[in-house]
Amino acid sequence: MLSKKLEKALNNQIQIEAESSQVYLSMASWAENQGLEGIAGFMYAHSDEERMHMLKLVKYVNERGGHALISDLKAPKTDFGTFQKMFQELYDHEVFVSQSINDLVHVTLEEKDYATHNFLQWYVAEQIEEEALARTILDKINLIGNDKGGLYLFDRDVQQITADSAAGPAPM
Ligand code: OFO
Repeated sequence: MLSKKLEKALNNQIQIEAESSQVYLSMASWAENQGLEGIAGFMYAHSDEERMHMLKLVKYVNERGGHALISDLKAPKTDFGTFQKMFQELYDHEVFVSQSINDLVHVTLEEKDYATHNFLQWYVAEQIEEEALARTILDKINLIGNDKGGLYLFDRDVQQITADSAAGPAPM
């Protein structure tokens, strides 16, 4: 059985994951409107992943005798300026989510709930990957600068970057 304090902290994380899904959905829609099909596809997929992160938490809270709450969500912004700024926001957002996962893990230790501590290790690992992916993308964007051809190739290949990073490093 979850302690009330931990249940509340997990519900807070459910809301953060749901809001993340909305943020990336809004980025996807903005990119699609700019004709950036590849970037839009990347963001749609990312939005789906965040929904999966949220659902995993909902099921866990209910399985452990708590009540997963589905709450109001903050509306994300609808204009991201440039795709460069948008990816910087994605990175900043992931750093914020990592911090909130860390805080949540801290609560599991305070509450001596080692089952939830164990469950959350998946999220800890996932955040390392998400931050690394966002940093890789920002590095590529810096290399492109204002080169239109570079942007064309980036938009074409960005979904591949995700697929490659999901597959892990190439074998030696
Ligand atoms: Fe749920 O990992 Fe990104 O935010």
